[in-house]
Amino acid sequence: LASPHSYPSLPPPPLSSNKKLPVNSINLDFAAAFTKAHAEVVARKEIQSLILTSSCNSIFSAGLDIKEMHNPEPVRLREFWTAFQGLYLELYGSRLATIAAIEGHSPAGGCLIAMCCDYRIMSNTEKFKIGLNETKLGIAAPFWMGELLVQTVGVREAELALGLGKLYSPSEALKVGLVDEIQNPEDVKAKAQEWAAVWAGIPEMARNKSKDITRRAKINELTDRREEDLEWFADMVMQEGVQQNLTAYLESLKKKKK
Ligand code: CO8
Repeated sequence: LASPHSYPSLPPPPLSSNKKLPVNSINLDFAAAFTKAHAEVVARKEIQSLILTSSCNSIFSAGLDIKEMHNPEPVRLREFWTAFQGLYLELYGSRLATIAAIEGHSPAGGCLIAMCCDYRIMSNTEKFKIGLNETKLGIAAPFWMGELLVQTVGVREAELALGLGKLYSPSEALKVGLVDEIQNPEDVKAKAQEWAAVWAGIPEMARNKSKDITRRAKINELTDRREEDLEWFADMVMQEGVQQNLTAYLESLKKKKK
């Protein structure tokens, strides 16, 4: 936001392919486009805060596109993970004050995007869910995603949530501090704008040095361990048992519809 009185709205990041993303899932193309769009906003020095929201009805983001991990082509799999690591590093360390306006479901990678933001407002519609549900898919979150949950809700709550793959309702998420406030669906965007103006009013240098206190070490750690994390991810995904679990999970999503 340039000032508390003007709220320019940016279009969604253009995707290079025509592949439809009906649930705002994060595929290679999306991760790259998101990071590029963020960098373009960061470069506009007059902008101090950014609201992340979704144009999908009832879904903030369905997390990583499971199809990127299902029977993957190894080179693309690595590109995909590198792009997702990049998205996290840019957003978590953004010079902008970032506000998540979570108007729908936000599992796994969607929850990561929300946790990267400085402030989270979720719709109070109880059927919407947010959390890191990776174990339910038979996979584990990478260390940096798990640690971000620890940073956000504390060690014991994160231990339970990661192990059980817990998805929280908005009121549960508020209780453990996974989101900062919940609002009626029609008020989420307006509240996000109010908070974006508040954050934009804090002097940038002071805001960013403060952000560094809790985030810089985490960002440096993944930067140093990026290759190791990539190998960890590729090894896990290529396991036969993991592929079977992903097949079953994708089928369960399809069956749910019938
Ligand atoms: N990836 C790919 N396709 C998806 C995804 C996804 N994440 N989510 C939904 N879809 C597909 C569905 O299969 C369905 O496809 P089709 O139309 O062909 O049948 C279509 O999108 C619409 O989905 P729904 O009908 O389920 O839509 P609803 O509005 O009813 O529900 C939900 C929306 C709640 C988001 C629901 O789709 C859902 O629960 N999706 C799965 C979300 C999920 O579990 N994501 C986790 C992804 S893993 C991740 O992000 C992190 C992994 C990091 C660690 C990796 C280490 C190995």
